[in-house]
Parts: sequence; C-alpha cells; structure tokens
Amino acid sequence: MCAKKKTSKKETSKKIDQLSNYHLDGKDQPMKTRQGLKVNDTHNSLKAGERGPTLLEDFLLREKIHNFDHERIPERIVHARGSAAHGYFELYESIEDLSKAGIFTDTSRRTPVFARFSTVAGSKGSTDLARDVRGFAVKFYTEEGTWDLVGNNMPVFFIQDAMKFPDLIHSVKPEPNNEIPQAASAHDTFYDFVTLTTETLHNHIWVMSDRGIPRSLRMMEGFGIHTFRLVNKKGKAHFVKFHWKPKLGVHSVTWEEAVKISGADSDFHRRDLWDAIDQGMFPEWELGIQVVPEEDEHKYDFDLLDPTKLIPEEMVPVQIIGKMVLNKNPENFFAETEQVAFLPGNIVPGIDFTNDPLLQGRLFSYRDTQLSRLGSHNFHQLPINKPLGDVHNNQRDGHMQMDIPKGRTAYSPNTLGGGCPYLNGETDGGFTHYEEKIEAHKIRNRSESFSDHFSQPALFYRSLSDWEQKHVAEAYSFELGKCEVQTIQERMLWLIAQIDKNLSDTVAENLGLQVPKDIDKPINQAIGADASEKKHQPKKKKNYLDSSEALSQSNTKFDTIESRKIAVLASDGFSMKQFKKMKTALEKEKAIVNIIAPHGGTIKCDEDMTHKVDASIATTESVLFDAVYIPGGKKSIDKLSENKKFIKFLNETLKYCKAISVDKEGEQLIDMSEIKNFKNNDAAIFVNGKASDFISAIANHRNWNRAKEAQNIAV
Ligand code: HDD
Repeated sequence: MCAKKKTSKKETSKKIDQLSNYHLDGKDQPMKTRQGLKVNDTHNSLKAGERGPTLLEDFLLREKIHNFDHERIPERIVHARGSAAHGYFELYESIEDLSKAGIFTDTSRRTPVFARFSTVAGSKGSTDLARDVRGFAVKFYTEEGTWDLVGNNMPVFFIQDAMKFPDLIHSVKPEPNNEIPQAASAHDTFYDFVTLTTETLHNHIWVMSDRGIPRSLRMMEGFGIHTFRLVNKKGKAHFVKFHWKPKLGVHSVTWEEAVKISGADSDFHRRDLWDAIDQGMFPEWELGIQVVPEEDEHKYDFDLLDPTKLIPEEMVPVQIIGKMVLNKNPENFFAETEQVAFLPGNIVPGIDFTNDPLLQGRLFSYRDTQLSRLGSHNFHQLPINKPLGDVHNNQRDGHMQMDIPKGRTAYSPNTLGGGCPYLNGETDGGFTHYEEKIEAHKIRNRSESFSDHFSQPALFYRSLSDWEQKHVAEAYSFELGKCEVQTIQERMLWLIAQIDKNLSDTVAENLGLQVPKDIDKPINQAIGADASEKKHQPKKKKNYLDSSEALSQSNTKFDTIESRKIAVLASDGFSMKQFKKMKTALEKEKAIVNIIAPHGGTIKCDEDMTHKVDASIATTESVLFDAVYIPGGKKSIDKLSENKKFIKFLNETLKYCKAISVDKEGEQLIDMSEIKNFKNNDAAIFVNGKASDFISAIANHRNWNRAKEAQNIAV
C-alpha cells in the first residue's frame, strides 16, 4: 500500500490541481466541432442556393443548435439561486479526544473546500436580497473522502421531520395557480402553513429578523443545525453542533434598502463575494463546535434531536477549532457552482449522524434530487464533485460514465481480480457506523419532547436589541400585510402573541386588526383529528434563559471596515489633498473607495490631475454603499449641488443610518439635504472630522440611534 502523503501548506490545493486537469482554454486555438473537426464558418447555414432552403445535411448547424437546445438543466428545487467559491480549511488544534477525523486531528493539513451560499425560495434568476434563509453549504475534500456540511445562516430549521419538507416548500414557493410571488414568503399559502405548523415559528422569527437580509454573504454566520456526532479513535461519541463565525462580523441591511438594492443590483451578494475574492480580500469564517457528552442528552429543556432548537451558547459555549478561507472564484459558473452536488450523507470516519428525523430524511433526498438535476447517477464523476484521489469499487456503467474501469471483475468477493478492490477495516480507515443501541416500537409519531414551539422564539426575541425588535415588528407587518385572507392574518397574530404580547400588539396595529383572544381550537381542527402534532402542541412557553448574547447582531464584531464600500462624491476641482488623506486612511483599513461623479469617464482634482470615475450618479444608488465621504473643493461642491440625485443619495445614506464625513466646504452640500438637522448631534456624521472617527463609525455598521428621527425622511 502507498505511504500516506500529507497535503503540504505550500501546495495551492489538491482540488484546484485536480480541477485544472479539466480546464479548457480556447486562447490561440482553432474552433472545432465536438468530434474535433476544424470549423470554417459558424455564421451561415448550408443552403440550396444563397436564397434557398437549409439542408438537413448541415451537421454544423445541427450540432450547434442541438447543443444550445440542451444547455439548461433543471434548477435546484430549493436553493436555486447561489454563488460559490473555492478555499481551504485549517485546524488550529487537534481535537482527537473528540474525533478521529483527519480534518480534526491533523493541523498540518490545508483541506480544500468549495462553499456555496444561496437563497432558498427564489428561482435561479431571482434577487439576492429576498427576505429568506441563506444556504451555507461547504464541501470539504478531505484525504479520507468528501465531507459535506450542508447548513444555513440560521441555527434552526423550519420543521422537525423531513416528511413535512415538501409541504413547507410548496407553501413558500410561488402559488401554483399564478406563479406569484417570486422569491417572497409574504403570501397566504406560506402563512396558512406556518400558522398550522407552529414548529416553524422559531426559524420564522429568525427570517423576520435582520438575519433574513444580510449585508453580504461574507457577513453571515453558518450553522450545521442538526446535532451530529463526533467519534474518537476509541469509539466514544459526543454530540456536536457546528458553527461558522465570520471574521467581518454579522451585519444586515434594512428591508427598505433590500427592496431598493433588488432594483439597483439584484446580483449584489454575488458581485460582493466575487469582487472581494477577486481583490484579494478573502472571506474567512472560524469553525466552532458545541460539544455535549452523550450522557447529557436529556439534560436540557429541549431535545437535542429537534432541529428547531438551538443550544444557547450560555449553556454550552462554542469552542473555536479552525478557520475556512475562500480565496478563489470558480472558473466557470455552470461547471462548478451549478453542477456541485452537496449530500448531507457525505461523511468521513470520526463524524456521524444522529436520529434527528429531519437529518434522516435529508440523507435520502439530496442523492435522489441530483438524478433529475444532473441527469445521471454518475454525478460524482463531475470534476467539482470528484473526491480527491481515485475511486475504485464495483459500481459500473449508466449514463455519462466517464471512467474506464479496467479488468474482468466487477463483483465482490472475487479471486479473478485478486480480491480487489479490497475492503478496509476500521484501522485501515474504513468507515464504521457508530454503534447506537436502539430498542423501540416501529411508530409513525412525533416525540413529545419536540412539542415546545414558543420558548425559543421568545428567547430569540427577548435577546434582540430595540432596533432589532423594531425590524422584526416591521417585517411581520409587511409580510402579513401582503396576505389577503384575514383569518390567516389573525391566526398569525395570535401565534405572535404567544411569543410576545407587545410584538403582536404592534403588528396588529399596523395591520388594522385585533389580536384574537383564542385561536387554539381552529388551529387544532385544521391540523386534523389524527395528526400526531395535535397531541402536543402548541405548548405554553418556558423561560429557561432570559436572553442569549450570541443571538443579537448588536453583540457582533465591530472591529473592521475591510471591504466596506465608501462612496466619494466629487466633481471637477475637488480637493486632492483632503481626498488623498482620507483615501489613504480608508484603504489602509482595506475599505474600497469609489468616486461617484455627475458623469462617467474622468474628473480633475484641484491639482489638475485626472481621476477615473467609478460610477456616474445616474448609474448608481446610495444603497450599494456603506458610507459617504465628500472631499472639499468649492468648484466640485458647486457642481454636485446642481444635481438633485446627490441630495437624494445623501438623504438615503442618512436615513439608513450610515456614516457620513464631509470636509468643511462639503457642508454647503449636506446643508441642502436633511443632514443639516442631524449634523450637530450625531455620532456618525463628521464635518471636518478625523478619518479615524469616520472609520470607527463605519466599523460600527450603522448608527441606529438616528433611526427613530430619520425614519420619516422621504426618499
Ligand atoms: Fe436542503 C438543497 C440546507 C433540509 C432537500 N439544502 C439545500 C442546500 C442547502 C440546504 C444549503 C443547497 C446546497 C447547494 O448549494 O447546492 N436543507 C438545508 C438545511 C436543512 C435542509 C440546513 C435542515 C437543517 N433539505 C432539507 C430537507 C430536505 C431537503 C428536510 C428534504 C427532505 N435541500 C433539499 C434538496 C436540495 C436541497 C431538494 C435541492 C438541491 C439539492 O438538494 O442538491 O434535496
């Protein structure tokens, strides 16, 4: 047997090397047909005479059109809209006492990864800024095989049992009669389902919070959601939950911004991820684990197997064990991002499943769906899905077989093939399932330990800051405001009241409705007399923890402005000295500085130097930026003052609570906007201020103290 070869940190990545064998570069190459024939004309079909009919003989035309006719494959039934990148995972310290997985014991490895982020409900071409859960799927190409951690940006899921997944998705997708609305949960069928399936309420309140509209895919947390198992060399298992913590903190936009961004740049998240990697600002997440000894399985007020529950970090702290860095964009969207197939069933020795009924169902669904999406059970042979190293087994043939297996034998056991490929025992790295003792009745039911549907949504809501709670109330009001059936709105109001009375009162007022006194019976009737859920739900909430810090974005990191986009509003004659000073300070902190001018092309500063304009004001919007800076220069300011869109730009920046810095002469411009009413009393507005203060204000993401007063600015 070959000696084990370690992946050295100096190698780019074994996966990138493997993929590069498949790269095709047409540079300096002749055009050929699919059978390798050089092509002389790809513009005209073969005709009987210049003005005559096209001939069936035209194999060049047929091949070109035939390929075109088949370019599309079915989009993913969920998570159709996504963006992905390559990178690596590094372990800080071995956790061999918990797991025998090479990825968790060998700190010298750089394990190649491919991560795909997605929205759930929308089609492939829908906006990035939909209010939705975000998929956070990571494929680790480990030396022992591929491990897929297919998670989301929220730590809990909508439902508890895979059996309900088709119902959930059918309710949230566009309604089947008119295919409306696209990429939106704000419609009757979704709330009909949610109100009759109260286990959804926890994930739902996360979606109603700012987590549902991230500022960037790079500024989201990721969660494996299910409780998994880590298994060590001795066969001892621990329960584990996986967390991804972003280096840039967790930040979001407001709903109004999301709506505007969808119009201004519906690829906002995709572009942001691509540009950051392209510019060498590689997104990073630390991997954390929450570990629960098997003997503590029943210690908590919730069931560890229930995927609608999180373990508060106050109860089980997150232990950081490594980091993921995304450092390379795909070469080809279709071949990599579209064809990548994640399977929660892809695990490696040292990691194992639990009996979470949602996870168990997923183990079937993902392999199955690839057949209709990718068309062949050989999808694992696609370059992006191939594990590192060759694969030998007795599985054969079928559509699109790309390997050429040699030899007479395709069965086991055999002597004619020398007994190969041979089986591996545990000590040789063969996967062995964790031996779990199960004594049970075969039963179609839900455990009563899954039936508390209100305690954790209430804990989440209590843990939010005032501004976050306000956003949640606005989100519920918007979503229910879009529903047309009043009984559905009322059922939801009643359920929100079980989470928090003030919240439901605010939403009811916005809807012009009353919170009903009792809706318990109609809900149970609608669920059906025999449904297992009816026996247990909905239960009154418990309060086992007042609040949990990690649940609020107001407790995230505010220590960096890396890759934040700063709009510099300038025209001919702007002050080079002031601009240069600010630009140098911002770029030192790795922010991206863009000049926005009254026109495209170039502008000249007061030192007569030419500067490239990044966008004309006519082609961009303030919602695409994190902060605004206006350099001095009387001529420049006069010119900007002539164009009302700059004033709108400033008012919007103000309204969405972002940092604003102007040099002294720029005051003339901000005094034409609403900023004049805020500038003397706002921690994120600077007139002739210090660059360092502006930088801290950008790092704080937003000045929410301004929100109440600024909310009525008309833009
Ligand atoms: Fe799923 C895709 C995440 C439950 C069935 N799911 C998919 C993707 C993510 C998740 C991130 C996109 C992967 C990619 O980028 O290609 N799904 C989750 C999480 C769940 C979950 C975190 C619960 C904790 N999913 C779930 C259930 C089922 C599915 C219970 C079915 C019973 N999911 C699918 C699917 C998809 C999918 C239909 C669509 C495309 C694909 O699998 O490859 O099979």
